[in-house]
Amino acid sequence: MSTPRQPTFTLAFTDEVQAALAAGNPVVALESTIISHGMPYPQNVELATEVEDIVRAHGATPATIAVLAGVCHVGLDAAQLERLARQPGVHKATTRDLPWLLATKSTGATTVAATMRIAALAGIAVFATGGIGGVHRAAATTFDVSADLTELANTPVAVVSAGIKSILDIALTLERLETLGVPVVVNGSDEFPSFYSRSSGLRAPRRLDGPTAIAKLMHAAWNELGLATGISIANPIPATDEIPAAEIAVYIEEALAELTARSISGQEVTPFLLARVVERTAGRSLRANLALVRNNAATAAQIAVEYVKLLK
Ligand code: PSU
Ligand code: MN
Repeated sequence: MSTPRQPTFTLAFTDEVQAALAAGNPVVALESTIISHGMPYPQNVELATEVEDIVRAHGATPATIAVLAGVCHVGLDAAQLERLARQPGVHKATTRDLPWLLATKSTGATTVAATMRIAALAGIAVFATGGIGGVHRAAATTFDVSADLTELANTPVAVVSAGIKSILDIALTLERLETLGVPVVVNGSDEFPSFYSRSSGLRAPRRLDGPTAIAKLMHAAWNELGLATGISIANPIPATDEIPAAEIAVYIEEALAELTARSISGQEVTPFLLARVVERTAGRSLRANLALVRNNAATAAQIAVEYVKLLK
């Protein structure tokens, strides 16, 4: 039997990230599945680069996370980002894939779950993404529930997303997060957002207004109560960029029907649905996606700045 113990493998940091962490300065983790499996080239690499600059412009250091040739990287340089964005056959890696990537020296783009785990090992408290995974609509028969929820239950990182895409069952995802004891807060709205849209028809489990209030909740969770869970921060897409939920719903239904017809399952489900919706909306959803990721990066950086102040 193997005994779990303190990790002994090496994380590869960029100089920028290493210096920020050593000084106790704010750092924001960024995922890489959104680059390799969530968006087409070249928008994916342009966005990844732009998002890093947005984090810097708001006073924090960006750390894009991926596994390259079996090494967990915390911060990527321009050439590494470019390769991840265009190289075919990059593995989509959730937490359970990390041991295989390390053992076989393979390259993987990390999902929210795997990015959270590596961020926690690196000592990063805040993470910005587009949308998190959740309970799939057919979960009653497929059991398809994203490992992002498992990780949120077990890993103390605050994940800033634009909520959950309605390719998933949003109500069941919120139920699951409640069961797992994960604090869920919506930034500045009484309604839980559904990625492309500010609305979902579901109430925000809790509402907080702005980065200072959110940083206080993180401090209360981890430093006062000693909780070990992640925190889900839903940041609604800006009103000027949103697509009404009813408009997107048609394309999502089509994509879900095709999924069943083609018997797509497992790790392929989410990338397939994401790609189909982009195709069907002729790029409009991609523009909304870019806008909300930029917005989340800015908010996450502001939260990281406020959180660091509470630790001093
Ligand atoms: N949802 C989105 N965009 C994404 C993803 C989810 O709106 O890019 C990606 C994230 O990396 C997330 C992963 O962690 O998909 C979830 O995949 P799965 O459902 O297979 O757990
Ligand atoms: Mn799944």
